[in-house]
Amino acid sequence: MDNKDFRSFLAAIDASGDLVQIDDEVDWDQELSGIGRLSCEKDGPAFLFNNVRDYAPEWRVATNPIATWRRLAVALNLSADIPLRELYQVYAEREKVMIPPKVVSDGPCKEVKITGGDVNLFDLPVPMVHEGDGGRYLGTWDLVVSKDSDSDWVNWGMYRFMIHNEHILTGYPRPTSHLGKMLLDGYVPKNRPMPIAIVIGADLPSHIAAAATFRITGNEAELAGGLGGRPIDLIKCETSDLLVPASAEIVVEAEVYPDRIAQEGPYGEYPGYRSGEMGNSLCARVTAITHRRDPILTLDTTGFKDSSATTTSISGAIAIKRRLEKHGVPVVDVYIPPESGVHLAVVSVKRGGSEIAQKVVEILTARRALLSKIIIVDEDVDVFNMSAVIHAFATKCHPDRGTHIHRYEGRANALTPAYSLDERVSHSGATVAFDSTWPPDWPRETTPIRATLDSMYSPEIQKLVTERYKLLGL
Ligand SMILES: Cc1cc2nc3c(=O)[nH]c(=O)nc-3n(C[C@H](O)[C@H](O)[C@H](O)COP(=O)(O)O)c2cc1C
Ligand SMILES: [Mn+2]
Repeated sequence: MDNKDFRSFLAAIDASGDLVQIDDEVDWDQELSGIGRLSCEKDGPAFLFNNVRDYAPEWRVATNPIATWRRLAVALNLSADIPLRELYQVYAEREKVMIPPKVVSDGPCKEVKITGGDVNLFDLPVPMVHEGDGGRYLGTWDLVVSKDSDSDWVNWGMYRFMIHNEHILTGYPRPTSHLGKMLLDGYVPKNRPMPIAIVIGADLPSHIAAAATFRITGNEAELAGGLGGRPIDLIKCETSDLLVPASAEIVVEAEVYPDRIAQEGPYGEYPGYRSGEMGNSLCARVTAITHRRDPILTLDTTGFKDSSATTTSISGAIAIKRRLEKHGVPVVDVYIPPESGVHLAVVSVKRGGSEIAQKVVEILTARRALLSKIIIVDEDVDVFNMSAVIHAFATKCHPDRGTHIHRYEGRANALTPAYSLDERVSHSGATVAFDSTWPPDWPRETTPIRATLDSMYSPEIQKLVTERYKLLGL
């Protein structure tokens, strides 16, 4: 497989045993998303629903493309069984390679074109994802293209959009997101509508790039090229000059009003909770929909261990490592466990102690603060092995000296479930670092020794024991 489109990815996860197709009729109203939800919680497969209630058979729906490391690996053209540490290494290497996209004049996403008054968002099998959501959500696994009003900067981000009526969407790109910034700093002051394109079912590297932590003014299409090892084919929209991945299943072209807002949410979200009420948000008028003849609509059944548990976590952890290195922290590895809803990072360091813990929490909360907990461990603790991490945290973190709390105003994550309504509204919050390293000034002789095979036994005994263990067939 060569990552060329969403269907080659489906074929690849089918081959690796990570896709289940369902031909029985399922309901777009919570049933298909409920199946996807359960699968996330059980580390189960992705689903392709071939028969959606109320919709013609050419419309299909796929859930949670990459909610497991196995599927993320396949999306990057790697073996589904690759060890997690290696997956992180490959991702970090490829992320440094930018491959510019190619502009093409024809592509599958143009097979059917619907414009103007013919547009009706309810013609798409857009699911009601969870009970209690504010509406039916389109683009929970999307790629939203926008262009800066004053420069050539084009952004791709993954942001949720809710159907307001037949031709209006409301959306929740955070004000701090790149799309939010383009809108608030560029189009709103000039009172100009902002063209966007909500792309659904493009090749996987494109969506991974859209969800990734990436520098402002960076071009995610080039990042997608690097991640997938091939240039992305782009094609012009019908109603704007924006370019979209030509292989996409569905493209919804729209214009964000500079002078109108509408109600959006609530929505069951990536921390694993629905928090908050319906609120004011951006409002976009759909100008065209183009799609493949037999389109597949994708969605992330957002919640505990959804697709952000892999995508946002891996790119976030690698970004954290780079930032700590830049500030002179002797960092070895960083891991964000999927179970943490992108709220906890584990950082291993060559030399720990209070000073380093304080520095780490200050660096990681200086700008946007999405994490609320950081566990810092010595380098002999494998950050990818949660049983080793919990052991270090439970035994080495001093309940008083080891806890470093950093409070901030105006930049806390409004989706952090632990925060009160007041804290969420004012974006005030805190992040705590749990220093689970030995104090650097403790003499070797009095520092406790871990009672594990790799720490408490000589290399000779370790070898002997491992061989014997193997001989026993264990
Ligand atoms: C499934 C999924 C849904 C997401 N939904 C949103 C969203 O609705 N709003 C938002 O601000 N970020 C959302 N994110 C996170 C952004 O995609 C992520 O922060 C990305 O880096 C944004 O791109 P940008 O830095 O170019 O703004 C989502 C991520 C995933 C994986
Ligand atoms: Mn961006």
